[in-house]
Amino acid sequence: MRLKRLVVVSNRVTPLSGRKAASAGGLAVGLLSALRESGGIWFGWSGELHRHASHEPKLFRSGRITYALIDLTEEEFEGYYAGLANRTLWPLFHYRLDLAVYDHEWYAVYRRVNQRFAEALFPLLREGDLVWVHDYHLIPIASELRRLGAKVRLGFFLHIPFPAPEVYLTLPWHRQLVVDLCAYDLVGFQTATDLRQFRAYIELELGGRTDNKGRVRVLGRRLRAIAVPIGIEPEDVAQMAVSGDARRQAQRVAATLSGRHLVIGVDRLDYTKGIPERLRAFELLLRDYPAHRQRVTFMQISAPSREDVPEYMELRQSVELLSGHINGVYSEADWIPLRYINRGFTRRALTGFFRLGRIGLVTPLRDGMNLVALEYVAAQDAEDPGVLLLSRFAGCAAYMDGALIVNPYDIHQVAETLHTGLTMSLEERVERWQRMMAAVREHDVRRWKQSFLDCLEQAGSRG
Ligand code: ADQ
Repeated sequence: MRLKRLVVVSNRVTPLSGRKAASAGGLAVGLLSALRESGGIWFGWSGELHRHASHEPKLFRSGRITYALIDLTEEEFEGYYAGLANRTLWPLFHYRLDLAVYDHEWYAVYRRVNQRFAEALFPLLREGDLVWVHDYHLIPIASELRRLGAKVRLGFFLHIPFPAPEVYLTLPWHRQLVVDLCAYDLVGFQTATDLRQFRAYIELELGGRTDNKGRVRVLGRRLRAIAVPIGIEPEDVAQMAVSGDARRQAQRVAATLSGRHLVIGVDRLDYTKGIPERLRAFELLLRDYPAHRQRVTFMQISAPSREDVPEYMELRQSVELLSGHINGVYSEADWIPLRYINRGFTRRALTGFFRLGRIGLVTPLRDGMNLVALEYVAAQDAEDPGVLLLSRFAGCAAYMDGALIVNPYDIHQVAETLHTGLTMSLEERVERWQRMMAAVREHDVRRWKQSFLDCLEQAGSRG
């Protein structure tokens, strides 16, 4: 059977070449391989600002893929991206009502940008295309495309959690955005919990009907809603972790540890990742389990993220303050307990650090899936693997039963579990790691991509 042409739509488009392309993660690699197989278009924001709003995307071709890129104006960037996406939907969908800002002007700009994107995309579409839209920046694209007369199959995947109705209902535009989601033929979520919250909203607020096969009937529409967890390419990560580059990077760190255990944390510097709580849990470990003093080093790598958003500036300050405090209190002349590094590393270097880490400390307060946890597992040495300490609020906790699962808000529990992990026998580490690795393989990025696209092909045709 001839493969249908795929059209991927996302806020940011993976660059064609250069340093950033080389460090592209599993998601970008997975989507690129799907586009290469079927041929297609990758449509989205160019990452650049321009004085005038254009309806004509810039087109680049590379092999079987056409990249179609749109610039934003300064005003659009502020309202659509820095505003509604980053300061409204992101905190709200991560249960941070205290940080969510509801600004009607931002919302108007968000809708205008989605409308303009749809108008620029529509002429590029052909009958029979499969259109796959990614994430909360672009929820209204399907409604806008339908308004223009698009008859192609439209699918949407939400990379972040979908909140419980009681939280979601605080959004002034809650109804409109779910109506927008219902304009797709298929809506995909990371976990069964996210799917359940969405179904609850449909039934309780819109009087719609849903069933366990993923069928949704609401407002005269029929669509499918499924849970399909994103994954990584575990074999690629495993290979990367033993590459010369990864080994060199890891050796440089190992040489400074003097045989101490390494606890490793890697995240974007984001308030959803639970970094201050994690640091306080580490401090409790040092306070309450003095045997670990001098015997463990915690390396927290936090890549700068959304630096012009005030909540992120505040987070940075509080993490800096806390790490200074912990090192001030517990350091010895020949030992610094915490290495806090505020920059990104290449994927290769990270896999080397993961492999070196006796504990992978992944404690988000709320996270769609969390690829770092999966990468940590895939990078381990099968003969002498480390222990994953994982928040129950990361999407992947649903199937990672080999991890030590914790409540990241309970820093006493996290400290105690750190002690458990640091003293775990080799036998138990191996047994737990084997279970986790099997689960990471089973939920890899290929399966995610294939399950979603198979389902989209089968979802009600409008052609
Ligand atoms: P993120 O919130 O960015 O993703 P995550 O899933 O962990 O979180 O992915 C981050 C990626 O960036 C990983 O591949 C990681 O290796 C890399 N990375 C993180 N910190 C880094 C650093 N300091 N230096 C270099 N690279 C770093 C969103 C959702 C997640 C969901 C993904 C995919 O918030 O819940 O899992 O999308 O759907």
